[in-house]
Amino acid sequence: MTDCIFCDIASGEMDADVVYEDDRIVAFEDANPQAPVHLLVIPKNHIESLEEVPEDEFDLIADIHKTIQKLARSEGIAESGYRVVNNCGEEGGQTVGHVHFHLLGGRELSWPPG
Ligand code: D5M
Repeated sequence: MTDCIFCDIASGEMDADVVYEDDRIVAFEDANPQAPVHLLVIPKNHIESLEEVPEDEFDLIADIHKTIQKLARSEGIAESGYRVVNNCGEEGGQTVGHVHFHLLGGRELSWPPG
């Protein structure tokens, strides 16, 4: 175990309902779902937040978004629509210090967020 729960999920040391995994990315069910579909998609390597992504690692962020597109299709929410959220930093509402993207769908989502 490390001091980062998402690193522990990525390494398999902590249980999670993993729905997708490759050599750099893992996606799993959010433990506190806010919609019928609520997945978290993360890089396996530890990056604190979007703000901390190094210039030369944005291909990873693009791959995460390709994965989100595939997951939206496999989860059956691509046609009806969905939302992708990144909370960054304290005022952005980030509570886990490992960059992650929420994929939410399966119900009509309101706007603006709180
Ligand atoms: O979102 C952090 C999200 O992480 C929040 O929706 C709960 C979720 N979470 C926290 N711990 C776990 C574990 N162990 N498994 C699955 N999901 C988890 P943020 O954008 O940082 O507010």
